[in-house]
Amino acid sequence: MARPGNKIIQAKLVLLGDMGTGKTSLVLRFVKGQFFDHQEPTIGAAFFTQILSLTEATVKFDIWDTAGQERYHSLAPMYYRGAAAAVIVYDISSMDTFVRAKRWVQELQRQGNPKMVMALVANKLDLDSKREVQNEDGEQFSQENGMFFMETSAKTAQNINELFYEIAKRLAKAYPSKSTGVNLNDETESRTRNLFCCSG
Ligand SMILES: Nc1nc2c(ncn2[C@@H]2O[C@H](COP(=O)(O)OP(=O)(O)OP(=O)(O)O)[C@@H](O)[C@H]2O)c(=O)[nH]1
Ligand SMILES: [Mg+2]
Repeated sequence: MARPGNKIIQAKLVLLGDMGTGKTSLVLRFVKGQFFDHQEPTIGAAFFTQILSLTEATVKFDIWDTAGQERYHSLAPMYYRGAAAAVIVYDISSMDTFVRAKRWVQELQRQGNPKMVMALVANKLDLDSKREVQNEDGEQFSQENGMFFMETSAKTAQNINELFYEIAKRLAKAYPSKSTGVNLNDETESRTRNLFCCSG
C-alpha cells in the first residue's frame, strides 16, 4: 500500500538472460512467493506487477519477463526500451550463461537508457556444489560496468526480496526531485502490453 504523502514511482523493469537461468522463477518468487521445479520456458514474454513500499517512496513495478531462447532475441528491444531498471540473470552452475549475461549488458549499454538501474544476478545459489562461476567474477564484472551484483536462489528465496528492494531504493534515489506519480514507463508500453499478454 502507498503511504500517505509518499512519492509514487511507476517503473518498467525488464529481466534478460539466457534460457533456463531462472528469470521467471525469480519473478514468481517475488510476486507470488511460488517456485516450481519444472517451470515451463517463457514464450515471447510475460508481464507481472508488484508494489514495494519504502520509507522514501512507493515503487510500482511493471515487470517484463523475457524469453531467453535465442529465437526470441529480436523481440528484446521492445521490452528493454524505456525500462527504468534491468535485471540480467545467469546461472552460477553454467559458465555459458555468464558469457551470455555479459553480452546482454553490452547490448543494454549500446542501446538502453544510460540512467537505467542495472542489476547482475547470479541465480541458483543453492547449486553451489555445481558452481562454475565464482562470486568474485560476477562482482568484478558488475563493478566494471556500474551495476550492482547479487547472488540469489529462486528455489530457497535467498536474496529475492533484497534484490527488488535494492532496485526500488536505487530508483527512488535516481529520481529524488519528482513528486507523486512519476511514471518511468515507456509511452508505448501499454500498447505493447496488449500485444504480448500476460501472466501474473
Ligand atoms: N536449483 C534451482 N533451480 C532453479 C532456480 N531458479 C530456477 N530454477 C529452475 O531452472 C529451470 C528454468 O527456470 P525458469 O525460471 O523457467 O528460467 P527462465 O530464465 O525463465 O527460462 P526461459 O523462460 O526459457 O528464458 C526450472 O526448472 C526452474 O525450476 C534456483 O534458484 N535453483
Ligand atoms: Mg522464463
